[in-house]
Amino acid sequence: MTTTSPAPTVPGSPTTRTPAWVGAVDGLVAGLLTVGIGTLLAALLTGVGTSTGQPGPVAAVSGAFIDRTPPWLKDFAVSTFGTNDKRALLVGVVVVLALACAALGVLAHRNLTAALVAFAVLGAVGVGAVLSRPGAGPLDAVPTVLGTLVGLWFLRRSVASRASGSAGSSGARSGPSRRWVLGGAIGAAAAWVGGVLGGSSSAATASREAVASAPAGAAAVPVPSGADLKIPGLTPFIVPNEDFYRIDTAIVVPRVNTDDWSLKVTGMVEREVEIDWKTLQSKPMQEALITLTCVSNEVGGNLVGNALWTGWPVRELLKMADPKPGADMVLQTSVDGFTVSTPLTALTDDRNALLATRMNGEPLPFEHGFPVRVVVPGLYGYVSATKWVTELKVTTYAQDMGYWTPRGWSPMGPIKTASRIDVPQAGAVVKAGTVAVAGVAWHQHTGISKVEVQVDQQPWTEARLAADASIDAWRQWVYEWDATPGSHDIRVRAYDDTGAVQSPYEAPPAPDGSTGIHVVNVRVE
Ligand SMILES: Nc1nc2c(c(=O)[nH]1)N[C@H]1C(S)=C(S)[C@@H](COP(=O)(O)O)O[C@H]1N2
Ligand SMILES: [Mo]
Repeated sequence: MTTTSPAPTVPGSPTTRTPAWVGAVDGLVAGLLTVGIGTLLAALLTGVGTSTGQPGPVAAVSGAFIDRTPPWLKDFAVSTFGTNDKRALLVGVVVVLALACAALGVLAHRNLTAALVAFAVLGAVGVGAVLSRPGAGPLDAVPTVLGTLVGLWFLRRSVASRASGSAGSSGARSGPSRRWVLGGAIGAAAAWVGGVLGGSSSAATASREAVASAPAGAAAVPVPSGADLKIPGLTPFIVPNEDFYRIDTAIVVPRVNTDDWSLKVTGMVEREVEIDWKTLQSKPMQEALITLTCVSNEVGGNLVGNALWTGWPVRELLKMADPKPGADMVLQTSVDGFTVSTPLTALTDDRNALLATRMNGEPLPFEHGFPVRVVVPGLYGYVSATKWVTELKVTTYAQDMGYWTPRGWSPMGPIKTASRIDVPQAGAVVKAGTVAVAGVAWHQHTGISKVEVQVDQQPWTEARLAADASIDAWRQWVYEWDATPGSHDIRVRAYDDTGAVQSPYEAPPAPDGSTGIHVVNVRVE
């Protein structure tokens, strides 16, 4: 648009100047869209990538405000509003924000550029607040940035359509009300859904923090100091939670509150049993070193990790329910609907199949199944390690199937003996002389008896095994190699406790786990 319109549309209207209230509503709807979209995206982003589950812009501003509130004001707020002090603050933030947005809306119809700049500054304040929250990463800025862009776009469109509407079209009156209803409905719906999702996740966060400060209640298993060879580049014997591999079908990580969690045993049992979090906490907990492995792990891959798990043996719960004769499988179900088929015997025999609540001493991270997951030594994760577990149905393989079975994976998945070279890495260039070749080997629930290394076509030579911490955990190994200049292939193979060597035949992960020898090529100078 270039100049003012040729004639007023509304009889009696002296100019085409937008009434202030129209601008104010435009500003309010722009603000609602920004906050709504920011809040919804923040809730959806929880658990994606590096996001730690940050609140939406309004909650972030309120949180940042609380952190910066001088003590006298905090005391005043608490004494005036009592336990509603946070709600009062939230209402205060919303009111101030609404007034600012209304003013910017009025300004937009007078001086669009100034209003857009001011609106963007307001958005930047929100982004700053989000980024200042504990644990926030750069990704957490995205929801508020996108929300602000939508708000800016809405303001611009409002001004543009008002201008064209007043230039003679009869849509001048229906235009704003339509965009207000549409924009307002989208903004409000997004804010509402985002608030519900975000609210439930913050309850889960609070309940996880409560678990963190409670005692673990299990006798600590000693880890022999010699179990970790501490060689640079070698994966640590116990993998820290942050570095642990993660595999699941969950797009949004479930955030279950301990108060909402329960686990029932159903199906072919003498009596159905249901336990809640409190009951589980009252049970004698055990600690166990167990190495998880994903069936999708390729030879030399890193979808495998060892942790110290704390939990109550699954067999104790199954004993309470008393499985009926004829049952041979337990169909485990997660809160997100994912299912797992586990041989009944693996959950009733004397191995440490646990209803785990802790990983390396901490409450399970949300990504790894908080509040409760199953961990079973000796079986690939897809047939054992249900995260966010809510039901165990005692049944038969003839009658039921786990999630991955109809998708081309075997109904049963015992872990195959495997070994991996961590250092030197493939393609590394190393100096001639003594080189520590080191890695891990695993065959959960029988253990590893021997590891051998082969350089080029030379004979296989025994590597030195680290101290044995548990037959359910992987074992580190090292081979002091006298490296001579040139290009060399280094291979590794492991033996289980029966003396059987791992399969040298190359097989892909599907349908029941890869096999083959890990080879790395290095150059020695
Ligand atoms: N609810 C749920 N549990 C699950 C899965 C899943 O997709 N959903 N994946 C399984 C698979 S395939 C593996 S290998 C392990 C991985 O556990 P982690 O992510 O804690 O390493 O979780 C298992 N438990
Ligand atoms: Mo897996």
